[in-house]
Amino acid sequence: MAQNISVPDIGDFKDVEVIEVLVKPGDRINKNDPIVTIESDKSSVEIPSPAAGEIKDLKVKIGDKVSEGSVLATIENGQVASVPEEKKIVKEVQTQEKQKTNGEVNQVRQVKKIFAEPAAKDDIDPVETNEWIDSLNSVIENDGSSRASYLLNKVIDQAYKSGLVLPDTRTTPYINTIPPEAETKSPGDQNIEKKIRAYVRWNAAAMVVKANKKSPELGGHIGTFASAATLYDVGMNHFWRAKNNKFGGDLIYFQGHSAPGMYARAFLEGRLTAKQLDGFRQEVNNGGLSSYPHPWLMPKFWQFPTVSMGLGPIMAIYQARFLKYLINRGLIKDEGRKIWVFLGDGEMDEPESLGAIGLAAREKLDNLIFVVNCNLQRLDGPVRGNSKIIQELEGSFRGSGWNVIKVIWGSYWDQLLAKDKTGLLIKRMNECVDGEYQAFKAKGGSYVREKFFGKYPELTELVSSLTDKDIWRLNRGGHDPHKVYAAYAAAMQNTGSPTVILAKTIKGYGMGKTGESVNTTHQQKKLDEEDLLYYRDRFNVPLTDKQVKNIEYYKPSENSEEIKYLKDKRLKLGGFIPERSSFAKQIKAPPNDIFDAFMKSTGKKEMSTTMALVRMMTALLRDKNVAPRLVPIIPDEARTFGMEGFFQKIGIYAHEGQKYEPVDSEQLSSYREDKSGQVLEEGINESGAMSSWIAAGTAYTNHDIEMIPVYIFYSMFGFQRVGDLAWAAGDSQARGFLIGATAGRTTLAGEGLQHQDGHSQLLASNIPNCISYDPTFAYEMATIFREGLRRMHEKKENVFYYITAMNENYSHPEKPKGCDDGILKGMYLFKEGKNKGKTKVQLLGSGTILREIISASEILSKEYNIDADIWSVTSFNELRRDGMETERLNLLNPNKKPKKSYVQECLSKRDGPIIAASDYTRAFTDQIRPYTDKKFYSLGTDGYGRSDTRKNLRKFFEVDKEHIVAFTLSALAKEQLVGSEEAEKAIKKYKIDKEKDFPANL
Ligand SMILES: Cc1ncc(C[n+]2csc(CCOP(=O)(O)OP(=O)(O)O)c2C)c(N)n1
Ligand SMILES: [Mg+2]
Repeated sequence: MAQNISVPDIGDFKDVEVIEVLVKPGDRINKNDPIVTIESDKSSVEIPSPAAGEIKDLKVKIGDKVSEGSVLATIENGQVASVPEEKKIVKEVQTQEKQKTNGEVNQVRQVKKIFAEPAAKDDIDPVETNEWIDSLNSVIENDGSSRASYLLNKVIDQAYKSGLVLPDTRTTPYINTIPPEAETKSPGDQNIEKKIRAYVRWNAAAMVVKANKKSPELGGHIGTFASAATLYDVGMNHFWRAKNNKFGGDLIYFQGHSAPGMYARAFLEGRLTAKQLDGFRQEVNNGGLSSYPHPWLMPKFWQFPTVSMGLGPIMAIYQARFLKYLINRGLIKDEGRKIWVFLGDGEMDEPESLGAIGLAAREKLDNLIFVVNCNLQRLDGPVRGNSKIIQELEGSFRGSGWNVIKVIWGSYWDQLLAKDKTGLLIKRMNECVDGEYQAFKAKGGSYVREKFFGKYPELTELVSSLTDKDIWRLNRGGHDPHKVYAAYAAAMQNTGSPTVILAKTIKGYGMGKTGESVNTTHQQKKLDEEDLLYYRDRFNVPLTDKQVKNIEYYKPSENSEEIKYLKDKRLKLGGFIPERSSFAKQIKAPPNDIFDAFMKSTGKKEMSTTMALVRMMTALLRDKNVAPRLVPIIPDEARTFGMEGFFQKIGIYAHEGQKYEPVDSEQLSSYREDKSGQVLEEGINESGAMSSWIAAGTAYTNHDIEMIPVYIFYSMFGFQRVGDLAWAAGDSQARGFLIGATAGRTTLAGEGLQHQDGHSQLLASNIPNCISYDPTFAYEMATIFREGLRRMHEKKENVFYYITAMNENYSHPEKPKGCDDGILKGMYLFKEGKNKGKTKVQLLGSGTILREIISASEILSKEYNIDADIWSVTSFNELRRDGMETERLNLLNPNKKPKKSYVQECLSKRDGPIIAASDYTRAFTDQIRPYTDKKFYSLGTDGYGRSDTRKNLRKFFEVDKEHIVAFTLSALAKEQLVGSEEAEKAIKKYKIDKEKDFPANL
């Protein structure tokens, strides 16, 4: 029996136009297949079929207006879907909750509540205290630690219920999280590993010192890696699995300044030659090594640019989340891959470093391991001289829900801690601040005896049998391979939360008096002969004095046990790290007909380029190749950009699915979260959204799957806000689309100064591999987007696209014939002025201001007999790029016939001066000024934006049609092509205030 398919609840919208009919009578369709697309003045959305069956009659055609309840089609053999699944789930959840509360009685004994009274510090009844501790110990012994934790939790809960103020539980005592008896032992050969570590240390330092001997300009760092060598070595020998044809590979974000250590190891592995090490920081002539991890410059080696501090942690968090996204969407296998992130303790002060740790815990990113190298120092001095960075970070990470593993003390401390029956040693450890700990490692054993242990007679006694040398040897956890191994093993086991390892180390470890744990360590890049000899001796590097003086690298023979061991370890872990490669398959560009609809005139129908783009994406979701790979990314602006239709269609990614019935569940665009959802709805978080975009845009190398991220944002909160991440994206060779929506200083109208973007295009132009466009019409947008898909995802070019999109609704013309090439190159003749006038002018415009130009040209023709050629400039940025290249080529070939830049090709045979206008600052249009001999006038929106109507704003910034007419006449008068009185008259006619100050001063 036939049944109706009608328009469901579409919120407040009425009389919405049908813009696409996607089925015809006789079509067999599945449940949720789209029937029609409807479009309001803000957004378009597909209406899905509530049932499977055969379409019998169509009741609507394109252009019809529909509202809730309007019948769209009839369907035969349709089985209308029963109660939506979410509803069922919610019901179940409700009953479960009921059961839980049933029968629960308030067991809190009524006690007198005394609020806000901190725990007493003094022990008024030590016997009772010991009874409690003994009870705890006996539970641990008899029933295990899990039971003991359970009991403590119960006791704590009870304490809170009774109104007690408990001591701060964000931090634990200043000792290792893993007690010695719980440590997983390393299976490695410690002697060989120690030797390997020594050679890596030596070669890293030698490489930096050598480069600086060549030229002190080159710079470099020794102290950072010196402090982190063990942290890396343990990972390389035992934990980090490389990518190969059987496994996707762990991803390691190396701390930028520790790059010398990675080169030094690669040298021992035979991946880099001594000549390459000699080229450290000399990249201009081929073969040199990058100062820091830069995939752009070493594309087969480095994977992640991390040296701009703070970017590594946020990018890695979103990388871990994106890895889960790919798994949950069924695009890659879950192989238990991990993401390791190495960070400086000073770096943790960057807001980006801690800014996303809440998300990591919320999303249960147990594939993520941070290792913070807490050498207690940054560049100028201590990170937290007056307190303890490890404790502070522990509090922040624990508070956010991370698994925190502190690796503070090395094995030599174990015995002392075991002997410390009074707890005084821990008390002393807790009370010292980092400024003191730094000095302890700079000033030697007797100083530590006096200042650290000397505070309490019991502690002085505790170390009375140790020599000063022994005391000096009491190592820090981050330099003890056993402790580091145990921490890494525990991190690998952890499930349900991300892990942070806080490892205490010494900046400039082993560098001696000139560079160990002193405030200037970070800047130390030269070591004199004495220092080098000390360093060799300190780590037993088998080099003669002469070799040391020559700063030779040390590499044992290929047959040595060290090299065999090191290579064997890597072989077992699947290959070398770091290594960058890609085996991703291209995505076949969609057929042209997907874009056909956008090449036609919209007639009277008005829409914005943002709407056109969203419709394009909707259409692309019907292409079987592209659809699964699209990653729409939105920072809480889906409704602003008319993208709410995506919620139902492809779902919002949520690792836990949707545990609630959305408040708008009856509506078509209801907020639908799904474990396999496709949209990354990032909330108000541009840095996070950008990090997601980078993760998706580099999936072709990190996960061997080509993805198409499309991140849509307020253009003002794009490059200006996350410029450094955009730069890192370029370095990473990310591929994908950045869409700067609500663009243009006068186009966003009411939103005012902090919203109105008049310069993002210029910011984009500074990134060498960013291709940027400011299109006006839907067909331009479609041509550009299609080419972007082809270049990036089919041809795998390492570029990314920035396209500005507007929120101004207007009708769009049909694509003029033969303009595809021009659209992509940056300009084409939109309309030739061949009416009647003898006087000619070239009008260039982009974005919405092109429409003011078109209107101005009509006035010029009608009222002043002036013929204007109208050029749509889709990309001033691309034109400049071509202009620069051409000019350079001509300068290099003075004896050859000069080549024409594309701008010259377009304009040299055209008459009249050039007036170029955009909704951006004049610097944007001025970019092409050098590439034409003609008189060139720029109009633009220099100055702060402000709230008003578009009309008033364009008048204020002098980019409306009236100003364009008046300024054109004035420019022509200067060329004596019209009389100056004509221009004066126009200025008067349009009430242009000559006394008004330049808008940029207002
Ligand atoms: C965004 C940013 N600001 C400043 C710097 C310059 N800088 C390089 S290293 C460094 C100190 C690093 O200290 P820390 O994070 O503790 O690392 P460590 O070398 O001690 O391991 C600074 C300020 C940078 N690389 N990036
Ligand atoms: Mg540091």
